[in-house]
Amino acid sequence: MDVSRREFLRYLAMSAAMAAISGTTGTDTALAASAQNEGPDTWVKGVCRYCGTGCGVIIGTRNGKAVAIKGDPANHNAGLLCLKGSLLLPVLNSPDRVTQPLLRKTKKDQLTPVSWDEALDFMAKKFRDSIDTYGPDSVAWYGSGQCLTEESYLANKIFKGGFGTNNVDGNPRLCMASAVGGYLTSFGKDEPMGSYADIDHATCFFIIGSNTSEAHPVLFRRIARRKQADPGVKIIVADPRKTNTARIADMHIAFRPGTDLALMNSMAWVMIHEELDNTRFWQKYVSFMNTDGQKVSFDAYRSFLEGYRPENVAKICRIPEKQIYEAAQIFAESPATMSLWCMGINQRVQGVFANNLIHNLHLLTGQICRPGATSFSLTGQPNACGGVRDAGALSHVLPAGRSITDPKHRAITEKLWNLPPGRISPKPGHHAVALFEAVGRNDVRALLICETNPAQTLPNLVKVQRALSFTEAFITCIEAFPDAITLRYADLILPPAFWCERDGVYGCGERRYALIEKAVEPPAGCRPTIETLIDFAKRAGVDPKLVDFTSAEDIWNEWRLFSKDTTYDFSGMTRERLRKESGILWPCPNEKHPGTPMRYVRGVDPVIPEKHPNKYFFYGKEDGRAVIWLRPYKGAAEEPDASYPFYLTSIRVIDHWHTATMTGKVPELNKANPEAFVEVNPEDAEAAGIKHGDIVVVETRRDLMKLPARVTDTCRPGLIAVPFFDPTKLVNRLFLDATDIASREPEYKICAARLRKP
Ligand SMILES: Nc1nc2c(c(=O)[nH]1)N[C@H]1C(S)=C(S)[C@@H](COP(=O)(O)OP(=O)(O)OC[C@H]3O[C@@H](n4cnc5c(=O)[nH]c(N)nc54)[C@H](O)[C@@H]3O)O[C@H]1N2
Ligand SMILES: Nc1nc2c(c(=O)[nH]1)N[C@H]1C(S)=C(S)[C@@H](COP(=O)(O)OP(=O)(O)OC[C@H]3O[C@@H](n4cnc5c(=O)[nH]c(N)nc54)[C@H](O)[C@@H]3O)O[C@H]1N2
Ligand code: SF4
Ligand SMILES: [Mo]
Repeated sequence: MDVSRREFLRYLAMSAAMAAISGTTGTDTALAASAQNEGPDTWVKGVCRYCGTGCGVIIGTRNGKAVAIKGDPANHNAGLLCLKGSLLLPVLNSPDRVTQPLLRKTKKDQLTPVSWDEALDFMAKKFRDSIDTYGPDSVAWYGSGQCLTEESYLANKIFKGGFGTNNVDGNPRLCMASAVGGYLTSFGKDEPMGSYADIDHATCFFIIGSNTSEAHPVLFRRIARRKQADPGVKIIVADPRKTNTARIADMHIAFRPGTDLALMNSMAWVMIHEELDNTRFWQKYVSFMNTDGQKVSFDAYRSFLEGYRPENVAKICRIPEKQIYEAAQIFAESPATMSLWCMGINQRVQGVFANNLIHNLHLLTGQICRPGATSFSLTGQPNACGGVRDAGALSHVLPAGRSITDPKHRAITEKLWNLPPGRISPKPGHHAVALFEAVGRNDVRALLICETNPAQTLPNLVKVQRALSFTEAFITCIEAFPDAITLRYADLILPPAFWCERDGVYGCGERRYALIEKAVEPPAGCRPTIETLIDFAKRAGVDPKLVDFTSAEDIWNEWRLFSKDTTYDFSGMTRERLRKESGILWPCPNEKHPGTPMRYVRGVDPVIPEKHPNKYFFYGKEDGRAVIWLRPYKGAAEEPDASYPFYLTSIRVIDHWHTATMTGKVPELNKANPEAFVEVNPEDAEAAGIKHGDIVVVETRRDLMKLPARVTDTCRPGLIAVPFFDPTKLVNRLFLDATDIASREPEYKICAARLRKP
């Protein structure tokens, strides 16, 4: 293929960007680092502790201590790790851990060390008394997409089946809930149909609201390699910020925050008007629905899109009209288009709608269910998919895609869990934001928080901090590191075994389940969380038969068999197989099954009968058709105005993991971004007389904060951005807690702010 000079220059820039940005290391680097120590004598397989990419790792130990880490060449990451992953050992080996239970019996007391026995007895009595006096809905679990599958599954069973409350929620509500809502409404089943292998076949990447280069570095590297290998591959990045991801793009659409719903409807308008849609595909496999869930005709869809003509939408989005035409054309005409998105889409009051609109583009053009053609939601946390979405550890669902409000689903779950009929409450529990409101009102009186740090990461922290400071609720945190802000509000702190100090499964963003084997012993005093949960449940009066497990493997086997005869079926993934293989993609209905790279395709997806008449079958929907939704653009919950003229968004940086309790301990990671900052566009900086490094005041309707200004062209003019990792700058005090009405995911990505010199 002829490579023009312009493209050639772009390659050079891209290679430099890749090296500088993605910071991925191969096996050799990690090994070289370890060779300075004594070499390992044992290698144990696992999964990286951090992001939803779910890179396979191999951990080398010697004399019971982890001394080396490298990427697993047999897993999807082909031996690569990013810097965070390759610097996990300093976190694992850090002496800075919680190592004994700490209890305060009343809110006036100080936390003091107690034995595990005393801690668990006291906690169990608090939960039991609360349930006996105020009913089961006075207790709750607030979990995490970083817990092991066995932990999330067990906690879900104890709270929903044992205590009889659906107050089971967690940080995936802040993260993936809108993606779940999108897959469910568009396809009837949660989780992506494709897999990471699609990256190697895609000829167009439509990356919207994802800074893949910093948040999913190893996947970004795979995308960049794909582009380097084939100059015909096009990358379109739609993001109000010129991120490092956008810097390798062929086209960067820097729309005004929140207007991407208008953009995508407008792209659909172009596709239809330029006859770029795939009529044969949509006539057979798609139905059209309005927002009331009524089926409508294609013509109704077409006239709905008349409201999104490019000349008008260009003004709404404040982008060149030409970009809309070009993006639609490339998306539709490319042999295989893969969309990738993350929090820029999900963390919005229109999050589910925005997800639907991405799926629409794929369904309209037939860019779906072929190698490289897929609509792929990037997952944030390492086990949000496997542990929380699939195992149903959210307040409105049950394991394997079943629903709390469906009597049949409750009955099946009760049968599988050997519960008396009617044991599972028909009432959905509190979602994350509502849960902490209930804590503030003392409606929830005993709360168990595990592997998440909500006092830094919930939105509208002013309100959350008030709730946690004045509540009468007994708050227990299972937390590995003493610097987590949430511990300031804890009445009981329990020390867990961390990462590869216990065994269990992580399910990453591509439906891949992989085992983390135990590599080292936890520090004295720290216990695997499943032991803690089982022990606590028994003491709190839960029927011991419900928690009759002696190992994580026992729990895995129960859940594995539970999945049989559902569309999640992974009953073929025995522990034995997981020990040998580096992850398997479900469905995987028997021990010989290799796993499923693409769902909804006859002959590939084992859920579809062999003799099914159609090539594609969207079995999540009764009529087998996926849905194109008529979803209007409405704007953010809080748009800028004369008093608060800026858009404020919140972002991640490559070197830190969320609240930095782990990455903050690694000097190599911490030094790039030791503290929070605010990104300001040079135009805006000049207008306000702000220079790079100046301390400025960022103010919203909720709070104000002083931060050093980082003057760069990353944000479009009128937009400012802050990261949320810095525990000394709780920027979530600035953000509002408006949520999507369907997913209840908060709008962390947009609010109104003003910026000034102090
Ligand atoms: N280094 C690192 N990696 C991580 C994490 C981490 O903490 N650190 N966390 C993991 C987790 S849990 C998650 S959820 C993911 C998040 O991964 P990402 O979603 O990729 O990361 P963010 O930086 O939160 O936000 C992505 C982009 O959304 C854009 N955005 C802002 N407003 C809008 C809008 O209106 N529309 C659109 N389309 N985009 C908008 C922002 O400009 C930003 O570039 O990262 C995972 N990976
Ligand atoms: N402003 C803003 N806020 C956001 C977001 C945003 O984009 N903008 N994103 C939201 C999203 S997508 C997410 S996922 C959340 C993440 O928010 P959190 O989950 O609250 O943040 P983490 O720092 O990942 O918290 C994990 C906690 O678990 C502890 N830990 C580590 N290992 C273990 C272990 O083995 N066992 C136990 N028990 N504890 C352990 C860590 O020390 C840490 O305190 O933040 C949300 N908040
Ligand atoms: S890309 Fe994510 S999973 Fe892979 S090594 Fe980096 S942090 Fe870990
Ligand atoms: Mo997340």
